Amino acid sequence: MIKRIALIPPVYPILDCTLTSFTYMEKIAKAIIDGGAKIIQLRAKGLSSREFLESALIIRRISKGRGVIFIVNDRVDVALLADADGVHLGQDDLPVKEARHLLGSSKIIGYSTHNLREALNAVKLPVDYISFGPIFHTKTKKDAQTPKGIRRLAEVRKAVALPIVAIGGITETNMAYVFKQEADSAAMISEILTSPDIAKKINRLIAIAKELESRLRAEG
Ligand code: TZP
Ligand code: MG
Repeated sequence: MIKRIALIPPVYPILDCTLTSFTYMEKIAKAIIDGGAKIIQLRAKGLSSREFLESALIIRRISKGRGVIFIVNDRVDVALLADADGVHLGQDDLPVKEARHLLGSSKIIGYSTHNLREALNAVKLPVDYISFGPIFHTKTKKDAQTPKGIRRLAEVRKAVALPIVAIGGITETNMAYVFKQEADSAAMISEILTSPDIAKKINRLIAIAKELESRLRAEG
């Protein structure tokens, strides 16, 4: 179903507004993009609709023309108004079919899954990628399910051909485990947003992901 991109970039930063203030949002988004990120998601659980849209418009402006895919979490209306490249929907958000109807065929739809059943169901829906997690323990999502571990990620990988974005507790040091199970991408919030130098952190994460990719390819 991926139309606009061949692959989800391996490092998938999520700008979560609960870990930053509205004032710093633009600066952080710039650092993420300057660091070389090729995808960015705006996740704005605590913001008002107005602030959410304002933030989305800022990220759209700074990501435009830089080859960066911009994904809005939860809100199809905000994604459309900000001309984002797509949305990321959870199991309780607007149903994927209805979201696809509003977004048209050119936008990307990502869909959260937490078990094999949800992942298999996603295959029948008009989604472009799934996320799977939480893989490891996370403090960022308060209502996160218990960690699934990489064994379950492997199970989903075997069953589903859609691009898989692993999420939850992923760091520079444990990232290798999810790529080893052939996740296409690793989404990270706290690992990136709590870093003292966000651009440098992104740069390093991308370098590590590239190295892992070529090592895993060489190992066959
Ligand atoms: N969905 C599953 S875990 C999670 C989300 C949004 C939070 C991931 O945050 P972190 O800080 O990378 O563990
Ligand atoms: Mg959601």
